[in-house]
Amino acid sequence: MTKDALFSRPQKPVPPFEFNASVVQVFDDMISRSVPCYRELICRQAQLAAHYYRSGTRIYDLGCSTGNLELAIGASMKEGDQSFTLIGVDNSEPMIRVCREHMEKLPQGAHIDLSCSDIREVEMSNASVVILNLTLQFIPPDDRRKLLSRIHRALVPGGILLLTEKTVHAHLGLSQMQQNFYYRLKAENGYSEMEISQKREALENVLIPETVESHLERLTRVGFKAVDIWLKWFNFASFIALKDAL
Ligand code: GEK
Repeated sequence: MTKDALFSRPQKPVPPFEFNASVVQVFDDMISRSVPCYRELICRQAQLAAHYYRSGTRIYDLGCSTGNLELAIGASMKEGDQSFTLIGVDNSEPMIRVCREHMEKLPQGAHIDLSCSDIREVEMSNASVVILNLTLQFIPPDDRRKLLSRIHRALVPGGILLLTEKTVHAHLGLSQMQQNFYYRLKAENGYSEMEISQKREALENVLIPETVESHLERLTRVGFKAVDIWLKWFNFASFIALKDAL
């Protein structure tokens, strides 16, 4: 795994963050040092996907990056479901290229269809599981409701959405405390003060977090009948949303 040192030299001005070839090269190191509980998120969401997957349907992973969830889903599927169908979508060409290479590690029989497209434009249907792991936060806020509504429509009865996001607290004091604990974690994971502050600047207006309450309200508004937060770490939250009441 190549070490992420992208922000270790001073940059003036710091350019907006994008998922280009340099980021993709260090992505796995970057995400595991920048997202709290990343391995737990991957492992548990893969298990949830395997639990709710119905044979004959599809799993969609929107913003699949290098395919860590795909590999974990492959490992979590029961014997009889090894021929599951998964559609991974990412609009970064270099991400999809690396993801394609990683998919060779999956057991034979899995149908993995990778698409380099914008998740706002991709057709979805017959889904038992849709995953947005740290991706909705990169979609312009005005487009989020429509995307979630399309996901809800694409789900079969009994289907689920798994959503993980960086969030912001409406209370200024709690918001600052959460940010500080988050930057503390990044420092513990080896990032310098300059790396932390330059990355923060690069993500300004690129990663736009919302409150947990806004997420819950919108998921309910687009039609999800039951929503739970199954994991919360300061300013990160993982939701499971059920299409139906049962
Ligand atoms: C993981 N889920 O490792 N359309 C398609 N892809 C997009 C779009 C878009 N409009 N906007 C951003 N992306 C992954 C981690 S990373 C999160 C997800 C992070 C893609 C982008 O190219 C990147 O690969 C991914 O969303 C976000 O489980 O880096 O913080």
